[in-house]
Amino acid sequence: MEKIVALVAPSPKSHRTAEETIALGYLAKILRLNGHKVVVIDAWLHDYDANQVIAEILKVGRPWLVGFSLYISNIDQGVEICKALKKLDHSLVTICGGFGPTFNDEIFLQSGFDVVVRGEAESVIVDLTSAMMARHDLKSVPGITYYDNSGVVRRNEFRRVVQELDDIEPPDRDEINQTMLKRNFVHVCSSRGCSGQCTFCSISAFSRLSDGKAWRGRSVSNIVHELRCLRDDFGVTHVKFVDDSFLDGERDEEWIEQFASSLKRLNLDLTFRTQIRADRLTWPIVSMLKEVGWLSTSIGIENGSAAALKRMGKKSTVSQNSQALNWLRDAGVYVQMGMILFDDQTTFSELEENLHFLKMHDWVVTKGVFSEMFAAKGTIFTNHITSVSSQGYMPTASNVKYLLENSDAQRAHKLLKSWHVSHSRVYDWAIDAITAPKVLPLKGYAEVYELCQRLHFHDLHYFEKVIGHINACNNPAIDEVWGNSAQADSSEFYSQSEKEIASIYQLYGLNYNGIPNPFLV
Ligand code: B12
Repeated sequence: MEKIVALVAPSPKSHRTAEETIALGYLAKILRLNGHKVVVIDAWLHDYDANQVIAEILKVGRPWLVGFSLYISNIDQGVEICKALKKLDHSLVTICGGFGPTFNDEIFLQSGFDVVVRGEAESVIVDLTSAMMARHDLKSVPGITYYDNSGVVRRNEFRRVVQELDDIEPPDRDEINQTMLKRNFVHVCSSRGCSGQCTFCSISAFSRLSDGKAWRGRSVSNIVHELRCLRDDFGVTHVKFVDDSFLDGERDEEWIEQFASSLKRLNLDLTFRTQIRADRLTWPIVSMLKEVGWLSTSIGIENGSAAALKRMGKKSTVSQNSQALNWLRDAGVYVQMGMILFDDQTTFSELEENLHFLKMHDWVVTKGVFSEMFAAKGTIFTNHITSVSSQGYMPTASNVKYLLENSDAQRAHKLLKSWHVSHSRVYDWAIDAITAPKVLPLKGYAEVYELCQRLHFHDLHYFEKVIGHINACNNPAIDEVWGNSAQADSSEFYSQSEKEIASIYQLYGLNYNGIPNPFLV
């Protein structure tokens, strides 16, 4: 009987709608090139629960190996599937990789996986599967963690990740029909990593694991070739570049000009979304990209205070951030601004600076006025707070809890968080169509964006009131009553907004099935 490898991305618990996991396509491709029969199950795209994933796996026969792609929110389902499959077949081999396992390898071994692959896996997966099939010792396979024969955890050294991304074959697209059926933009990865060193970011922690370049980009011709195949083979015109830092490394104005003119020459007629940092943006870059279909971007602004930006290790200054946002507004690119309002050292005056900054750019969309630094394992920030103020580690959330040092900032944190939780469903729902994003007519984006802006204005108004309240009253005991009354005053606004977003979704045939944001606990 033919030996099958199943590659699975379990479904996360999420306030967002499903998106593909492109890692499965990269790994399927390289395994197939090396003679393996591979089945890909991207569970979220089908809204599969654990039992449905197991049924899908068993439908195609009994695989000898199942590989799981895991990140923060799909870990629980991954562990459940792994345990159930092992019960059915004791000889089954299970491996896992991705950001979750990379930074928590021992926890994943304890949860039942046989091998954890840390970091990027293209240069590892073939060696690993060959060694496993031949029942060889795994000690020569780089970048993995496993129990050796005496039950001791072995953490093998890394091999340098592939330095030239053009050398990696483009991903197989097993689930592309399902992706397009969901009205999603198709993921394309044109670069990996980021040259930034932001203290909170898992990406820089991930690249620090191996000694190669922090940012690696594909060449114009290599990217454009993939885009052309996607269009010719599947009719793809809407693309989400999942790069962390689309403008990095050698990607200057000259590079962007070549990229834009190749898209034009081939008449690719793309609509695309990116993720960028502000410090690499120039007006010519903005206008060239806009001309070839730049619809929207997220931008890691993070904070409106110079002191906070410095603490976070950001490369951009407040004025660079401001300039970048203004250029994007002038070009008509929809912006979702990444903000981190609170960390352990936030001061009250920083919050005042942030209010000022947000009001200056009140046309951008954020994911809500409340946001706090996520303490993911392996990051500089988490290493810092676990050494000073950790309140305990929550393995499944990969997050570490911490306290804010400044008491007025703590009061604002509590008030803004409670406010955001009270209506986060409307927020997450409204923003999904434009930040995921979904394929819509241009008029649809304008309608969604206009609603998101109204939600944002309402938030800013509340933020201003919070600052005023804390300045005027030094009795935290009344904060809760004060906050509840402000929430009650806004309940009509939010129920009206919910009706509006529901009718926009109905008009454009979209479906929102996110759950309340699990990160807001
Ligand atoms: C696209 C993306 C998403 C997509 C899809 C998710 C996905 N897994 O594809 C969406 C938009 C849904 C998403 C959501 C979120 N994301 Co996200 N996302 C990304 C992003 C930008 C790109 C992922 C990607 O496609 N990379 C390209 C592929 C080729 O790389 P890769 O996935 O790392 O895969 C390689 C290795 O990890 C490994 N590998 C991966 N899977 C497997 C499986 C096996 C068997 C093996 C052996 C190896 C292996 O080999 C692969 C090839 O080299 C990453 C950043 C990044 N650079 O990875 C963040 C990132 C993964 N996301 C992150 C976060 C925090 C989130 C959210 C929590 C954000 C939020 N608050 O809403 C949510 C979580 C999901 C949820 N609750 O909704 C963090 C994860 C942090 C952490 N420590 O886990 C990242 C790293 C961003 C960051 N700056 O910190 N995300």
